[in-house]
Amino acid sequence: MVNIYGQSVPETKINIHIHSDEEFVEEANSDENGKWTIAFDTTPLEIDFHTAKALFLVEQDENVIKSGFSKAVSFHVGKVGGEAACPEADLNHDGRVNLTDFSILLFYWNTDNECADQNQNGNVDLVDFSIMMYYWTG
Ligand SMILES: [Ca+2]
Ligand SMILES: [Ca+2]
Repeated sequence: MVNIYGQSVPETKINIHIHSDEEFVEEANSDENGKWTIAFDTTPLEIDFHTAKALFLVEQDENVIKSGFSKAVSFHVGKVGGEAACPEADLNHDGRVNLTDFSILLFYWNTDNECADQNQNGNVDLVDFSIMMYYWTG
């Protein structure tokens, strides 16, 4: 299983399209802060980086307004229930996610460093970077 999550307008319905050899569509609802998350069964997917994009549906009276696909949705692919060594991309545990953490991530790029490997797939790469962007505080 992987967790995929992102941010959208608050309290709305999200359709998440996961691209692989075939397309999977999952539904989620965003909370009052606009955050949404789904747990997606990756059994049919190869172990790889898969793209996912989300669109949101706003129901207004009888009408359903669909957003276009977000081009830059923040999402995170990781193991459900995995114990992250450095949760939420704070690699030096100072309560902030900023350039210091980014430089640590770069230092461990393409390694299996447990701390920098945010989605715990055994490699530090672009996915981990996108997770860091998700938690970026500056
Ligand atoms: Ca930090
Ligand atoms: Ca990784």
